[in-house]
Parts: sequence; structure tokens; C-alpha cells
Amino acid sequence: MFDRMSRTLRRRTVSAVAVAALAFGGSIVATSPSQAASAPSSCPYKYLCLYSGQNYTGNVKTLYTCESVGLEKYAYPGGGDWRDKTRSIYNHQTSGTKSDFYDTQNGSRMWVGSLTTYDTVGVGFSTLSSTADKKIDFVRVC
Ligand SMILES: [Ca+2]
Repeated sequence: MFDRMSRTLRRRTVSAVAVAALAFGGSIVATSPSQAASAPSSCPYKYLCLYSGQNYTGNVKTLYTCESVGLEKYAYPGGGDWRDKTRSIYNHQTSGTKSDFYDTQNGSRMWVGSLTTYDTVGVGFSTLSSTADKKIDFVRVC
């Protein structure tokens, strides 16, 4: 409840661009969100997309449904599942939509970053810092 109120308040009081810039801020993740000139063609509007390669390359997992989901739910091409595979992320959901990313360590879910869209172009991380790179295994899509 608090989280939802907090997000709403922030959306109203801080420019969405600033929110996007701060989302992965501090020392948690060294990489700043970047707005691609255009969204990767592999990431349709209204989707959150996880990539196995940097710069939105490799295998892609597109997520649409607003839910908190463990990536063990999704089979990875060639075997296994999508846990610990993500190396870049593109959030192409509707404007103002926030996604959160987590790494599970010893049974504890650690937040490693967020991405909030601010227009229909979307926003992404073309690379991830060492705290998130190939470590994400749980996502709050929106
Ligand atoms: Ca992990």
C-alpha cells in the first residue's frame, strides 16, 4: 500500500525523466538508464523485454502481464530457465510504468534495480552492472 502511494506521489511531483534517471541510482547499479533512439524492434510497445546479450541482443523474453514473477517460470532456449540470464533490459510499457528487478541470494530477494518509462519510446539498460548482470531471477513487471 505504501509503495503504491509512494509511486503515485512521486509520479506527480517529480518529472518522469528524473525518476527514470534515479531509478537505478547510487552504487547499486553503475549503469544509467539510456533511452534508445528507438526501441529495439524485438521489444513491442507495452512489453518489458529481457535480453541474454548486452545492447538488446541474444535471446529475448517479452513480458506483458503486470505481475511479480520468478523467472524459473520461463524456459530458456536450449535448456534451463531465464534465471541469471539477463544482460540488458528494455522497458517499453506505457508511460510511467515501473519495473523492478531482483536477485535471490540464500533465499532472500535483493532489489538490484528499476526502470520507469517516461514516454512511448521506452527506456532501457543496454548493459548491467556486476550487481545485476546475469543475476536477475525475479521481476515485478509493473
Ligand atoms: Ca540470481
